[in-house]
Amino acid sequence: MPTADEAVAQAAVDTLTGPTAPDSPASPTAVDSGASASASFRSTDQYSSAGLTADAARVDTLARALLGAVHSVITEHEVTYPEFQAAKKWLMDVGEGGEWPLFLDVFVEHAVEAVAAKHQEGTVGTILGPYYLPDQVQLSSPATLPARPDEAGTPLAFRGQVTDTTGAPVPGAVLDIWQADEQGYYSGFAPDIPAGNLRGVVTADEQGCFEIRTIQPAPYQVPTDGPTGALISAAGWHPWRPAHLHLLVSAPGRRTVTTQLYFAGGEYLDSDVAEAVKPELVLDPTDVGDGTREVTYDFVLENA
Ligand code: MBD
Ligand code: FE
Repeated sequence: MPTADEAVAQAAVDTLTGPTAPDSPASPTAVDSGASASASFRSTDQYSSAGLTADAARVDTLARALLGAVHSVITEHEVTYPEFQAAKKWLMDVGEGGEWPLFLDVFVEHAVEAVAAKHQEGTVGTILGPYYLPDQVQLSSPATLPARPDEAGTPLAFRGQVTDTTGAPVPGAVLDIWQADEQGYYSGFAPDIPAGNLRGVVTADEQGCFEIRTIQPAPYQVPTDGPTGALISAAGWHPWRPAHLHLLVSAPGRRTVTTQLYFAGGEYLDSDVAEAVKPELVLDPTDVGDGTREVTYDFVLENA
């Protein structure tokens, strides 16, 4: 017979690691999109950690502070052995399921981005997230993102200009853009979407002006069937991000802006599970009659 404590521990483990809850929606999430993000992270490492040296003093400071924070939580909340063991199992599941990039980008990246943003000028940005893929199709403005012949979604014409901090045009700026489809799925991470769908690398004109035609994405749901989703559900949180476009805006000699643009009036703008919404990043497209929506958004790049 398990003791009461052991029964509680097992229940906690089951809650965090058990099978998909019967009431979780069948869509719009991909079974293995979190795991695919692990493979992608290993091959791209957008903010490259390659040049990072292991300065012992810095490692000591950060490791001590992190462990200290963990110890404080345990002490303050009187964490029990069964809870400790359930947490251990969950941490193992996140690794085995390949969900660390997903989990960290959803729950931690916003804090790192806020630190970086303190020292930045130019257009405000936000987190990168786990679904960037390099080397997508190269297009010239005006450009239409690759889409399926029957791609669902409200057509969106996204225009703007890239300037420097003096307001001068940045000729030949590049906008690397990626987004979910109208079901909230990303190509390269959800099955059954052609490679490169709704992804493109668009070169602006000699005045830094660009026009990109695409569709409005749907909100994104963190996969509910993995350990990240299990934690979200066990804690009674919701797994949603508001609909967004991702962009990396770059030009030679300038600092690349990593950003996401959201849509006024959309769901989850005020409760993004990834806490990556900023007021400066909300678009308010206008209907132009034929079902298309249009919006203008300019970018300012500081010198690198
Ligand atoms: C996303 O699409 C995303 O943009 C972030 C930040 C985290 C998970 C999925
Ligand atoms: Fe995203």
